[in-house]
Amino acid sequence: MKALVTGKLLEPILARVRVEHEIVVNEAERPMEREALLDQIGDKEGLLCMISDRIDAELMDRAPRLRMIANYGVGYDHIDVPAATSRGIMVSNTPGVLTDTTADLTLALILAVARRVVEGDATTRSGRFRQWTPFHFLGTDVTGKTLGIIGLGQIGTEVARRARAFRMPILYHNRRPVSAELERELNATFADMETVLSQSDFVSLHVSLNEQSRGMIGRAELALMKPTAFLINVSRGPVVDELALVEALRNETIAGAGLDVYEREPALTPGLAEFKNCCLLPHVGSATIEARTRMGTLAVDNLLVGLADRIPPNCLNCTDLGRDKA
Ligand code: 8YV
Repeated sequence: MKALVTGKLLEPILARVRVEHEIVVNEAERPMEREALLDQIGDKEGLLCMISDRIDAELMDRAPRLRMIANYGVGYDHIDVPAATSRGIMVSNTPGVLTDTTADLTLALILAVARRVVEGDATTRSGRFRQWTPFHFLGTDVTGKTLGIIGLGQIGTEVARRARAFRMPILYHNRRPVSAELERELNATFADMETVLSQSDFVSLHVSLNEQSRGMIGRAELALMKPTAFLINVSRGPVVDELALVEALRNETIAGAGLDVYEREPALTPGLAEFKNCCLLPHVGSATIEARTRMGTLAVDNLLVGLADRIPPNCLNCTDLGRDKA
């Protein structure tokens, strides 16, 4: 069969697909252009795609043979899953394999903004570190501070586990509380959004992007945060109203932000890049060689199983398609 792979994967991982199928791979170090994607998809049965691709009804209509979309990543807000379901196309993602990696980066952002790591590095490199003084680069403690987690799912839970080493009490908000046992293990207390926002020293977002979470952190929510608190976002950019964030940073109603994702990625809202109290990363939550290897392997597992017309291990819509998730 024919499959399109929209970004580079390690060759041994791709080789597993080549054994059985004919594949076209985007070897460029940049996402596929929309037109190229639409041109290429026409005769393909399988698609292995990434966050930088928009996989919508228009694309699926160009691909009458398409039966399997394997996403390289856990978040799949760039894929119109109902459109796939209505066309009988299976969709999968890669949960679990990037959980630790993304949780690690969350801690890196918390530490970076609290201790002004990036600013300090820039100062030293540029020759502006001239002497030690008692007030030079004062930051804020992380140990013992309250960590607010919005979305205590797999990644949020791993962030909370790491925060235990910093003796941070956790306040969290979820659609439903987690088990009492997990709350005890994490030293986590369920609270409403207002309480999490107003009482935390760090507010970290770990929700998936959907119609409920889009714009979830806007002007009103930012206004609830302490002026000494930091916002951390490694989930999806559109969860935060970036204009409202720039305004809060400008008015110093929050202490700073650690971001890995942006509302109009890769563009930044004007003004955002000016703030020294922000650490702005280029969507690298899962960017380690180990995590990307695991993601590629799992995405290919899903693709191959789907192309064999069996149920992929991480199928997102097999139940809706009337296929058992056995
Ligand atoms: C990936 C991510 O790098 O998995 C996700 O949802 O946001 C990232 O960690 C990206 O999705 C790769 O396609």
